Amino acid sequence: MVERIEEIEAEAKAAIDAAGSASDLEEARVRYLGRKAELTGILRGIADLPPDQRGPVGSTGNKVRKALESLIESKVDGLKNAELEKSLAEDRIDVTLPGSPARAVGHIHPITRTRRMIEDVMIGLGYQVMEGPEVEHDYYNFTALNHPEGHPARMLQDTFYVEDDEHVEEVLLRTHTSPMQVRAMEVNRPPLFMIVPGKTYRRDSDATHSPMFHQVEGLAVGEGITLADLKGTLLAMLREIFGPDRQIRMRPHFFPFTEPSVEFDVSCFRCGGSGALEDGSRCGLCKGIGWIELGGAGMVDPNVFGFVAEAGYDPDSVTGFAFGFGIERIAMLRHGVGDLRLFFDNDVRMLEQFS
Ligand code: FA5
Repeated sequence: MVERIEEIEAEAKAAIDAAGSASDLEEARVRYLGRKAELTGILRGIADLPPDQRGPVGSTGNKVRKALESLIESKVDGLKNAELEKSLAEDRIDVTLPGSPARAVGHIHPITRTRRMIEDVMIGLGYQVMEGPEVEHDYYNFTALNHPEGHPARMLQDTFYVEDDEHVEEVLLRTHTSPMQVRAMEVNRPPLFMIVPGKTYRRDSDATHSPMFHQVEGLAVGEGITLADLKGTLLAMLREIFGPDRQIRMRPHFFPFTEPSVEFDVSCFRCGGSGALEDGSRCGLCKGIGWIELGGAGMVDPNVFGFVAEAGYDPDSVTGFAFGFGIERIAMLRHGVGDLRLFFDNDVRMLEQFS
């Protein structure tokens, strides 16, 4: 019987050694140590053996069972580690590989591209580019731009206010880039030539208006600056953007912070300003008018200089002009996009057309 136990031990060790996976090992465990295993049966039947065999069979059988159990235990750990390493190696993800299918590298958003083009043109004309806060104080957005409390012009712009219990209607999302006129003059003595591109916010939403949009502000202040300089500057800028044959016109308008105020239009680059296409049909871009409206402008109101008098802006010695227009409008016109909201839907099929 003891010899048989030793044979079982040899067989079991060979099977354990040969087990290549956790399930092979479990099979060997059941076969040699399970309830129906031969060794288990021998140990269970010790009481039925002749008394002189009970001692040797019992001690050899228990010794072999313990040896096999510990062999299996150590083999289990080894197999688990090997299996883990194998699956880690097989499932490794190379995060540096391109996606499937590989996509082209991204490109600059058409609004950013248009903004940079405007900046380049204005830097070429000697202007510096400044940035200002999008969350703005009521003082800069309205008061210092000559909109006193209760001024009806405050109602013209539907404003997003940022409120808490203490600061009702004091802090807002800027409705235009014009607040930077005052901020820039506060910290720069004249002469000053600057543009401010940036995000602006109004409660607006349709095909040509969105709640978040971009404007470019322009400000030129110095001695002897006139409305003719404004017109020449706008003409130079718009010819760079829309082509050398463009004309501009200014129409009387009202803004509280410029006097006189104008709106400016550029001659239509599709029909050349005639309002009609070559086949005689009405030009759809300018709707047959020959002119495309772009933005607002005017001579800086002396009252605005009054808010920055300490920085050297004396309306008796300096004059200036300011202008502001929407970047989306320029991008829509240049790229023939009919709905401004398409720029912000972030559908790459639309955006990658402008790479
Ligand atoms: C202004 O915002 C003035 N600050 C412009 C100005 C600057 C006048 C300096 C005088 C001196 P207005 O509200 O007209 O003006 O807006 C200017 C341009 O911003 C518009 O012509 C339009 O192109 C664009 N715009 C206005 N609201 C939206 C909107 N919700 N979505 C997209 N573009 C808009």
